[in-house]
Amino acid sequence: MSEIADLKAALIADIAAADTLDSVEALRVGALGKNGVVTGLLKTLGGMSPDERLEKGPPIQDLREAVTVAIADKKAALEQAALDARLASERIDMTLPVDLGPQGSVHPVSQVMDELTEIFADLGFSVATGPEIEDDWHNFTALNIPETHPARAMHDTFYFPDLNDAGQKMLLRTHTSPVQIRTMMNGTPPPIRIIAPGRVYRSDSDATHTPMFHQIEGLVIDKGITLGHLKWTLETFLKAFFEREDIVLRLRPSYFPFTEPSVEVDVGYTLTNGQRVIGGDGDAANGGWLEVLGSGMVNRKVIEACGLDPDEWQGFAFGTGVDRLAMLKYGMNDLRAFFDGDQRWLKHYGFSALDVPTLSGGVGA
Ligand code: 2U9
Repeated sequence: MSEIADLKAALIADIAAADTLDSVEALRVGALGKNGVVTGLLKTLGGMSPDERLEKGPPIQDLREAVTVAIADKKAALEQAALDARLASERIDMTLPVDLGPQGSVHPVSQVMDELTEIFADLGFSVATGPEIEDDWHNFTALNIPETHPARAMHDTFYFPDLNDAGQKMLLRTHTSPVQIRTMMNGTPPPIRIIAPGRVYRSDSDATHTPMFHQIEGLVIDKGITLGHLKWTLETFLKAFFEREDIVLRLRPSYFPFTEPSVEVDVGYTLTNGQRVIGGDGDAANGGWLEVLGSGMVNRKVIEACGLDPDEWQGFAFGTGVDRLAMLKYGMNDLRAFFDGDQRWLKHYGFSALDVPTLSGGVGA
């Protein structure tokens, strides 16, 4: 008996002294493995008489149990110690400043497009889009600009060399108006309340003109629409866009082939420290007016060209340059910088995708 007690004491002491998982495993194999010392003792039980087995069996079984438990406990303790050491060495210091690397930014045009979309969405307008390569009919003829009309020359159009299959001239759209023409003709009956934002092209280049620029146009077609609806919509829009209640509008009679009557819209600004700040009465001593929009009641010829009855349906339309609105709101002075891709300019005038609520991207605040 004392032999088994000695063996137990020796094995338990060895296990207690083991300081690596490998050495614990070696002890396990040496004691409990196929040729282990404890396994050898267990095997002797088979050859014993029942009386002898009754006497020697329990201490041998107890030895096996004690060694198994000691090995399992030691393994668990060593594994826990290894985990603790790893957690201590791999702990992240959350207070360390993080190197964010190069940050992209939202281009002012995208930012303003999103702002406009959001404002008009609140007023019940949805966004319509269409092709940038257009045919002559959708870009001009349907808008009451026939072949001989002088307005065609004003648009400085980029034409493609070949005609389309229907024998029409193809061109880069000079305004987003063909999107509204296509919407009116798509078979869905009015009422229509859409905005058409997008790229347009004109052969022109100086500090205030680029061959490609961005427009947003709006169209409402319904019954009983009047200039009053147009004025309220534009006033509400401009107050929301410039984030000021003291926006004063000045409507001036104008001419566009697609609207009759046509109205150009100015907003008042106030000279503050030599800067033009949008807001206030443009006729005040320190004030002035800036043209921001063209608009009017949709010409009945245009409504007719789209297959609708102008005695049943009326509407208003407006158009403006998105780049110009961005310049006015965010104080930029050269339109060409918008399209230079200069990282320093983008860093200065760009917006964070995380700070800014956007409909087309970004997380939103
Ligand atoms: C349809 C009917 C009417 C859209 C309109 C203007 C007036 C306008 C200019 C502003 C500055 C273009 O970017 S700009 O050069 N636009 O003055 N646009 S009314 O009228 C439409 C459009 C579509 C079917």
